[in-house]
Amino acid sequence: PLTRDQVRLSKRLSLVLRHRPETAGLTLDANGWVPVPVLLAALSITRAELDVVVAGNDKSRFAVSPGPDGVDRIRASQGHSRRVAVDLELPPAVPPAELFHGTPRTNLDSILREGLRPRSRHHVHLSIDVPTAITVGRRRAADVVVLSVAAGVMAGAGHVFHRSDNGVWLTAVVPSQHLSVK
Ligand code: HQG
Repeated sequence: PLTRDQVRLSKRLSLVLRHRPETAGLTLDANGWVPVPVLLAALSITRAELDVVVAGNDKSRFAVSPGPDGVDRIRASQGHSRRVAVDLELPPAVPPAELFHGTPRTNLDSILREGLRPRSRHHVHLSIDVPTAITVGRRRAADVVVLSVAAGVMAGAGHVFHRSDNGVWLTAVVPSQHLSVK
């Protein structure tokens, strides 16, 4: 597990690579990438410190790979704010028949009325199994409800799904007729 300082760095990386790059004086490219040397300078950290947090991150939130110029770059694999205009260029993917979404019970009435919406992010985020969905919902409240999403039926009806590099399923919206309480 990461130390407290490493978790703090991980959260800072999420902030600058998903939500507020300008707080570190950074700009993401069109696909969300930042050259690693630029990030290291902006955050005053070493490559070794970055590598530990990227490798030890519990959800593999960050991807590092060489750019066309051979210089390593880094981006968040999912979770970007809508206010940050990035296109991850994830190809459409065929989802499993059922996916899951964990949310505070206080959201339930609204979700059953208007479906799942991306809110401040680019996509609705869906989990591959119930335990993962519970963990996601518990970030926000102790009393969590898990919704089953009829992803296979949705795909058949023309909804497009993507799978992020760290295994999160993404789609634009989930209309309420494709939701049921687990
Ligand atoms: C809810 C984390 C009322 C939705 C996670 C959620 C995930 C509605 C909240 C990723 C609604 C948005 C995303 C409606 C949606 N009425 N509430 N119509 N539609 N909601 O954080 O899915 O750890 O943007 O249920 O693991 O919780 O950061 O989405 O509660 O993968 O890497 O509105 O963030 O990843 O919250 O989490 P979020 P989320 P990281």
